[in-house]
Parts: sequence; structure tokens; C-alpha cells
Amino acid sequence: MPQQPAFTPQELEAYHRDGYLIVRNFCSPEETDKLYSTALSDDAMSKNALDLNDQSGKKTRLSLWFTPGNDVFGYLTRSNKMVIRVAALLDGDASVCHFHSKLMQKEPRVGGAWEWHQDYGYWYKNQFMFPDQLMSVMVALTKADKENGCLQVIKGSHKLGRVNHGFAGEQVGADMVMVNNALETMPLVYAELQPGDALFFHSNLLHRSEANLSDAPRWSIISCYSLQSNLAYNEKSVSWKTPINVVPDEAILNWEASSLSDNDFLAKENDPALKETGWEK
Ligand SMILES: O=C(O)CCC(=O)C(=O)O
Repeated sequence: MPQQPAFTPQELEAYHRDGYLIVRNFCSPEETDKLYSTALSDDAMSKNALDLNDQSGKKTRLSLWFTPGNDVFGYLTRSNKMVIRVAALLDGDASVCHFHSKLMQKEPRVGGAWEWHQDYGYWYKNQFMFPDQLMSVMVALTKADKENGCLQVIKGSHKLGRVNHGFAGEQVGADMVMVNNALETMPLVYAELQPGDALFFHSNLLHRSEANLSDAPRWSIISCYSLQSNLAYNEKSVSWKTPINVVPDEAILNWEASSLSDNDFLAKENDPALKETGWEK
């Protein structure tokens, strides 16, 4: 049976104009429940969590791994519905590869902020050549709204190209002169998501999020993708240049899933680059 096109022409136009696109109900309630309950219960996820300080010293927690495996998150990131959408949005015909995924764990009342940045502000140091061949997909595992620190984006800011970035706490932050100029010029949008919604965004889209001062957790998974044609001259991991082994969507719910302990998690203390220059997203 021929595949449905991943997006309508209007959706593609919106992504290229705005630098992001929200797909509501990208994951069904059953898929979202399975992902969230695995995230909460799998020991490997909490054992491999990194706490990063924002500028005010508030901690934000994440676990990051490179190779998408045969676990429920691997099935999500390798699912046909994900890969065909990413392929439709990236600039080129080469195979889609998975750079890394992160489980973002913004805990109630403590989950720290993310400073204004472009993902390519981090990935430039990995020497990826083409920002139009890089993107991220955030899938909400809980609701994300203004109260619990949802992502904020500057609509259309991917068209600025990469702006300068420096350090902000243990994070990398964009030059605030350019951010303020962008805020004067383009709309600020709160990307509020319901569990299961997905936000697809360009690697040069300026975005941030505030601390989670609410009583509700704000958990999400962010997967970052590149095309095989996009060489990274300073990146040690290998999944970014390995075409994704795509699985059917039903794998998320129905295939036997292995533990996350098989994943190649990033460890803050073991990575000399992290010690020297801040963490690698
Ligand atoms: O999860 C968040 O609030 C922000 C994360 C983020 O900006 C990123 O990973 O690029």
C-alpha cells in the first residue's frame, strides 16, 4: 500500500516559514503511557541522569543516549511515523540518522530553566556542516504549559542563521543582543503541548524554557536527527552517520522491549569534552 504523505503542503510551508510544527496526538494515549511509565520505572534512566545547573543554580535533569535500541524509546525514535516526518522536513534525500535522544525530567518546583539558544549553537562545535539537515523532535510525556515551563520559541528565528553562543551556567546560551533583536522582530510563542503531542523544530530555531515552579512534572523526550550527508567532523559517537533501522509504528506498543541499560548513555564525569567546555547536548 502506498504511504500517506508525511505532511500536507500547508504543513511543510508552515515548518519552513516558522521553523517549527506541532503534530497533535503524534503518540496515542497508550503509547504515551507506556513511554512515561518506562521512563519513570527503568533504573538505567535514573542511574544515567545528569543534573545541569541553569544560570540561577536551579538544576534541570536529563538522560542522554546516542544509539536508538530495541527499547520502547528506540522504537519511538525509529518508528516509521517519526522517520518519514523527519525525512520530509530535512533538506536533502539522504537517509535519516539519529544523533541522540534525551529524556528531559523537569521536576515540580525544582526543574531549572533552559537559556535562549539554538541547538546548532551546541552542535556547531561538533562541526556538523549543514544546519538545515539537523532537527529535533520533542514528544511530551506530560502536559507542558506556561505554568510548568513549556518550550518557548521565536517564530521564524531559524532564518537568522547561527548566532554567537557563550556559556550560561552549565548550558550554552545565545548572544542576548541578537535574542532581544529577534524578540523585537518576530513573535514569541509558548509551545504548549498535551501528552503525546510532538513539536518538530529546526536546529537554528531560538528557544528556551523557564524553570518548573508548578506542582506538576514536565517530562518529555527530545530526539535529534541528521541526514547521512551531513558530516560532523568533530563527533566521536557513530549513530549520527548510521541510517536508522526503521521499525513499524506498532513496535512501540507490541514488540518486546529490552531494558534501557543497553543504551550508550552520556556520562558527565567520563567525558573530557564535558569537563572542559560544558556538556554536549
Ligand atoms: O526541555 C526543555 O525545557 C528545553 C530543552 C532544550 O531547549 C533543548 O534540549 O534544546
